[in-house]
Amino acid sequence: MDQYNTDFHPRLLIVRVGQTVQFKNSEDTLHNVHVIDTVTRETAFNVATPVTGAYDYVFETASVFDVSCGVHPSMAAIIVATETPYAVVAERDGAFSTPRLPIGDYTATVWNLDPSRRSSRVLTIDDTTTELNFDGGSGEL
Ligand SMILES: [Cu+2]
Repeated sequence: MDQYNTDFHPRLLIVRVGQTVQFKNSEDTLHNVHVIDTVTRETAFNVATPVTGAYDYVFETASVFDVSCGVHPSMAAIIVATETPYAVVAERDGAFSTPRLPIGDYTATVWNLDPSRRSSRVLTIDDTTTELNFDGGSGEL
């Protein structure tokens, strides 16, 4: 996750549990990165990212994390750490595509900044499934 133009890039990042994320600063301005677990409200880390500086962090638990910069209150991002290899970020119109899911039963979770647009349901993937539809989005396998 990069910092430039006084913003985080990207503003929404999905990571696998156990994956290392590098936080860096690519502009001539001091920033920091403060990451808070939204479930426990505990700070995961809070580090300065000096000009051309970087910090590596491994997300060890599945959760949703708020990311902020204490120097610039307008900077904000979200990190979703998940166990699944099938998590994707949808387009603004709700369209998405995932890698081909093996046949089986799954719990599909839709996460949105707006809690009223979050949902979860069980679905069955068989060898004829080519499309998934949710409230607010649909996608191809
Ligand atoms: Cu900043």
